[in-house]
Amino acid sequence: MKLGIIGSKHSGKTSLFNGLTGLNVDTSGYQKGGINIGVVKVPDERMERFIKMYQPKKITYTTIEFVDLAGSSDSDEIGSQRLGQLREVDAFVHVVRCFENSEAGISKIDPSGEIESIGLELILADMDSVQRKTERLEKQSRSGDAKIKEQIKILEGLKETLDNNLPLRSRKITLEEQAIIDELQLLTPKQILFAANIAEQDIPGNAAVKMLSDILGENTSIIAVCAKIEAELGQLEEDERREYMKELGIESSGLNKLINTCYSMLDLVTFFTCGPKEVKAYPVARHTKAPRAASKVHSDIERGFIRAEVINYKDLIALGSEAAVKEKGLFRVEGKEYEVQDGDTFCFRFNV
Ligand SMILES: Nc1nc2c(ncn2[C@@H]2O[C@H](COP(=O)(O)OP(=O)(O)O)[C@@H](O)[C@H]2O)c(=O)[nH]1
Ligand SMILES: [Mg+2]
Repeated sequence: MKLGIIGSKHSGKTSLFNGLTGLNVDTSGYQKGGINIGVVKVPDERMERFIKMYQPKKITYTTIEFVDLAGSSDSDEIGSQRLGQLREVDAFVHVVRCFENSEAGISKIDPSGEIESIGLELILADMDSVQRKTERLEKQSRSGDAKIKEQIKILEGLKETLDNNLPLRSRKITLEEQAIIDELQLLTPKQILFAANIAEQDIPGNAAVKMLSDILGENTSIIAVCAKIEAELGQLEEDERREYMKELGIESSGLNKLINTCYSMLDLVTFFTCGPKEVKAYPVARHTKAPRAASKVHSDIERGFIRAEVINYKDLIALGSEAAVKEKGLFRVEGKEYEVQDGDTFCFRFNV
């Protein structure tokens, strides 16, 4: 999974990036144009249990790639060209400054202003993409192709939403629209997790979460972090980190909070494949059917899918071994219509 960090200048994006990835990228903000990329493994207690049980040769965690646009531009805008570097992310993390940034000489906080201006930038970037595509098609449509006219109509529908100052994620998207959205890699259909960047003395940050949810509405995914502290924590060894967190009254690391919130925002569940060769975790959208899930293991398996043999994590842990699960009759054989449940461990049977 790939997450793009967005937000206003000096909101703490790079500090948060450092905290999440344990890297130590310069936040003085004078390097230009580049892009910071960091990959972290998704911690999962269930993986640790499986590893103990199977003693596998290979362990593969789910990973999240964080993308931060390096350096600051001179204007307060991200800029459409720079935004273009975030077209391939699965979702955004929008950092909102909720602390007075004395280092950057900005005292007033303006969360609703920041949210509005970044939101507007994303909308304008999408309008631009839709407009260009429409123009290209209009040139071709002089030949009178009905398919092209149909496409132009779909683009008009997208444009209407954007013209009303609404992101595309605010409404239902049809399959035809989705195809164009994918092709143009539009930005506003992507989900956004808001991270209120709070001052150290405001930890744990319930007031900031409340402030953002008053602005954004209750169905928004919001976490509070102190990016500066997260960045410091990211440089510490596990033991030291735990000690320091306790001292500061931080219950869960920014990374853990972010991952949990992100999984529920994107409605993801995790399934596993377990054995002595490899223990591996896979995130998939809830309601994903078994053959599609199998394709994540190997692309051939979807094509030749026969059945899935499933044991859920809870049963496996409660009973201690695959053999005990089978004895109790909790080992299931499922077909093509089976929807993956969180914590399922699969063995896929296939024939190609
Ligand atoms: N006091 C305080 N300062 C912060 C915090 N987060 C970032 N800063 C400072 O704000 C400045 C800009 O941070 P940076 O992460 O580069 O912001 P960016 O422009 O959004 O990438 C840096 O000097 C940081 O040290 C925070 O949580 N508290
Ligand atoms: Mg930065």
